[in-house]
Amino acid sequence: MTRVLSIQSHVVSGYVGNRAATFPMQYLGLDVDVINTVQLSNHTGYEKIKGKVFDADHILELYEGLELNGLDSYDFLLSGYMGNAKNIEAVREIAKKLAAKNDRFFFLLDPVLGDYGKLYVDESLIDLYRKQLIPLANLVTPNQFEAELVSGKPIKTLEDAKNACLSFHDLGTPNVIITSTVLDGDETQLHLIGSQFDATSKKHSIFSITFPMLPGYYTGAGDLLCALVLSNIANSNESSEGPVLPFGSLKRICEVSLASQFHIIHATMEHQRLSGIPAPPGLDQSQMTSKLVKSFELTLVPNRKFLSDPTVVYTANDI
Ligand code: PXL
Repeated sequence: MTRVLSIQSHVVSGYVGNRAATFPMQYLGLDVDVINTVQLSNHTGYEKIKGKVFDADHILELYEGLELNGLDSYDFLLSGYMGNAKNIEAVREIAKKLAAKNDRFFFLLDPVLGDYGKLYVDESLIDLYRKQLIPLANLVTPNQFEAELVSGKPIKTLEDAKNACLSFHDLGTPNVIITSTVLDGDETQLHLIGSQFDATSKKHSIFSITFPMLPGYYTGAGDLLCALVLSNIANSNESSEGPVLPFGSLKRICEVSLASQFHIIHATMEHQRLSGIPAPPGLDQSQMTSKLVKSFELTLVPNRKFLSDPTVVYTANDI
């Protein structure tokens, strides 16, 4: 059975971080162990938040406990919201140790920095991701804003998106997914851009998947997509002896993962509509009451059937 260590945030109510990732990975058959970087009552989009942010020593202490009992063998590491520099250093240490124990180890790094032009963390973390984590990662999954921050350039056109992917490869990662980006100012649709670079043969495969923009603020949708991508990579590889994510295989992984994510967001919207809370486009933050924020929580459990073998509607094109 594939073993995953997922290091992300935990919320008591709602579905972001580990709460958006653990159930989908388990549903798709993976054995998931969890370290929480924070334990909060709810995600930070709500008016009020209670709880604790854990420090790096706590994360390393838990990992030490795993080591002392010989429980530290994993096929995948999934890392999400870190929040501070020390946590990045802790994840780097853990990733290096895990890679040294397993030559097929795979590190999926979600470089959580912010979204919609707003940083969630201190600016100094951008360079730490560049220098400390991206070079160790097998796959990095920035959103548009994060890809712009790491590459240092705005993404406005397909060419800009391609160049942003190249700058991630230059930092040392063979696989990149820009999970969603607006192109040419057209906000009716979004594009996922996937890119694979084989440093030995210098082969490069890059593709896009275009899909409609669904109105609303589905916090945790990115965390869900990462969990789906990881699960689909794991499940497409069970008996192969080659690389964990062979060159050329990212396209299908992205089509299937995006399809599951899209169906879940769509079903969440439908649930809002049936409860009399339709998703109003272009809301400003002051209109986001707790009831409205809650209505955007992903309806993962009732719609779990979409996690596995979804109907693929939006397909990849080489670019
Ligand atoms: O989905 C990103 C995320 C993760 N963890 C926490 C959050 C958010 C986004 O708001 O608040 C605690």
